[in-house]
Formats: sequence, structure tokens, C-alpha cells
Amino acid sequence: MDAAEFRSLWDGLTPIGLSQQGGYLRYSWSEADQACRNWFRAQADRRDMEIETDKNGNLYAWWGPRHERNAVLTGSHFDSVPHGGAYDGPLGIASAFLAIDVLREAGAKPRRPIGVVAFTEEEGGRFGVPCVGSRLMTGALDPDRARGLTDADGITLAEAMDATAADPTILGADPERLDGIGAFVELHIEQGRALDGADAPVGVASAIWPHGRWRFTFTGEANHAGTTLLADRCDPMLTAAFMVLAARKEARIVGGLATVGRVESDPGAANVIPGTVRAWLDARAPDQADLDQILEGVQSKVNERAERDRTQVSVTAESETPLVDFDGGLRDRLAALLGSAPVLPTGAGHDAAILAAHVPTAMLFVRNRTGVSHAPGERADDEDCAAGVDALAAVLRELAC
Ligand code: HGY
Ligand code: MN
Ligand code: MN
Repeated sequence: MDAAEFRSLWDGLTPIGLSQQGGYLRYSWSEADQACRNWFRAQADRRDMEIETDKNGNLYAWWGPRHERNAVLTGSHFDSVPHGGAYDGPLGIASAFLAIDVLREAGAKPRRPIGVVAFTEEEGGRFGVPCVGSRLMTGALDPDRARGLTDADGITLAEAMDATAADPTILGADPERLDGIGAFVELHIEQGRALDGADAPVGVASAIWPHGRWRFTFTGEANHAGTTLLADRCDPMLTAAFMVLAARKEARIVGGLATVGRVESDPGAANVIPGTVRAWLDARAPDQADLDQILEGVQSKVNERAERDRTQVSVTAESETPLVDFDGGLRDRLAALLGSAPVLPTGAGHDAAILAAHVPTAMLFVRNRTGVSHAPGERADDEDCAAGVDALAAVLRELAC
């Protein structure tokens, strides 16, 4: 695959969902998502691939003998975080279509079905829970909970699906489909700079750190900012601010990561002491014990602080993903196939983490020279993306042809 060929397909996708302020607003079941789905269908049609949407809204394009089981599935997601980058997700889908072109040009014939998948709501950017499409398919997310998830405007997932003529009443586990998948390989832009340090365009994932998302709700007493003495306040913003600093400290102690990127204050007026503050903690660590230590440390210290602030705290785990150690045999086989490509862990979550609990799963990473991700500056060189396509083509050939 040459870089120009990659660029020509990529340029057809990059305008979709681009926001005026920079970055992407590709939310699931939005207009941008429908445009991405139409792009996907056009790519599949151009390649005479059979198109399918499953009961959870995940989109597939198939090549090869569909009557055979143990399909080799590849792909990723279209949805973005708010003002996210162009590559996180879509690169895996675009590369899958191009890898099939490479195989066809080489005269390869699949003996197992090869499927390209676009999983829905991987980021949780609209409905707050990551990997909704893959978690629903694998039975890891209750369909009633999923239907009731709401976006910032209070629209539920069910209503958003209804508005696009997708049927939310059939959401749920899909064991028959899962049973037909023999392997899943997700190509993704690296969200870090290890490959740049190793001077390698492509790498293979060894593991995904355990990580999760916890909603902290701090409750105090709304009151007048200009007339309430400090001693008389029950200000939940103080306790929330303390949580942010405590999380950073606990993460640093164990060599993990902690982020609070979303805070909501009610009523949210500059001259009102908030009555309630909600803050979302994203925490990740090399192993589960470290992650547990971050959460325990934060919760115990925040509870102490709440007493001083005369506020109340409640914590809800919105999503938790245990350590994913990718299938060792598949990992080593792919690393060898790719000329001993670097094998590296990641702290980023992926649909591959959800599938890995059910089918042999691997990830390929494409070099990201700055490591920036989940931001408008995210990018990979066309040459490295083309190398990723060739690597994915080699993997699909090895596994399915
Ligand atoms: O948040 C993550 O780690 C992934 O990009 N969804
Ligand atoms: Mn992401
Ligand atoms: Mn992603």
C-alpha cells in the first residue's frame, strides 16, 4: 500500500463530523454517525461486500464464505470524544477496507469469512458508557441500562436509535454472532509514543491496563455567594476540588493515571454556592491492585474531607474494565509475522478489550509521532498508516486465507 492510496481513501472520511472549533463531534446515532455509516456502506458496496447491521447497531461488511464459522473480524469504531482526533477508531476501519484491497490485488482468497466492523459508542462520548456496542453484543451491558443511558440533552439511547429508525427494543447479547467469530484484530493509532521511541511504524499490543470511570456526586447546600459566611457553607465544590487533587496524588503513588475531565455543578451559576457537584474520575493503573488502591485511597480521603465540608459523597462505577492480557499465542504469532514488531501495553480502552474475554483477540498499533490523542492534534504519518494497512493485510492473510 502506498501512502497516496491511503491518503486518497482517508480524505473521503476526514471531513465527516469535523467541528468548527477543531476536532471531531462524531457522536453515536447523530447525523455525523449516519454519514460515517453511509461512507462505510459505500466502501463495502465498492468492494461487493455484504453489509449487515446487528441487533445492537454494530455495522459489518463481509468478504468470503459466510456459511463458514470462525470468521476473522477486524475494524474499530467511528465515534469520537468531544473534539477528538481523526484517527482514534476510524483508522482501524479505513485500514481494514484497504487491507482487503491489498489481499485481492495479491489474488488471495479467504477460506474463512473476513468481516470489517464498526462498533457503536466505543468512546461513550454521547451516552457516558464506553464500548456500548461490543458490551451489548457480549452480554457485558444490560440492554435496559443501555436503553436508558442519556446524553447531555437528556435524550436516551433508545430515543436516539429510534430517531434513526434503528430498533432499540432488540438490544442485547448476541451469542450466536459471537460464537461465529474465530478471532478479532483491531488496528488503532497508538495513543502514546512508544513506537516513535522504537522507531517502528507498527506494533502489537500485549495488554490493556485495568481502568474505569466513576461518577462522584457531592451534595451540599445551595446558597448566596455574596451573603453566606464561609463558616456557614456546605460547599460541595470544595470536596470535589479535593477529590481531583487526591486522585492525582493516589495515582502518582502507584504509578497509575487519574483524570477528572468532566465536572457538572448545579445550579451552575457564578453567584450561587452549588447544591450538587458531579465529577467523573477516569482512573487506570498497570494492575488491578494498583487501580483498587487509587480508588480506595481517594474514597477514604474524600469521605474525611466531606465531614469537614459538611457535604455528602456518593460514588457510582459507570464502567470498569479489568486487565486485558491479549491472547499470547496470537500476539506472538503476529509479532513474528510482522518482523518482530514491538510488543507494547496500552492504557487506552478499546472494543478489543471487550471481545478479548470471548475470542482470541489482538491489536495492531500505528505510530503516532506526538502521542497526542483524544484531541484535534492527533495524527499519524500517511507512510505509517500505509505500513499499518500492509501489516493488517499480512495478518488477515495469515489468519483467514
Ligand atoms: O478512553 C479510552 O481509553 C478509549 O479511547 N475509549
Ligand atoms: Mn478513544
Ligand atoms: Mn479508540
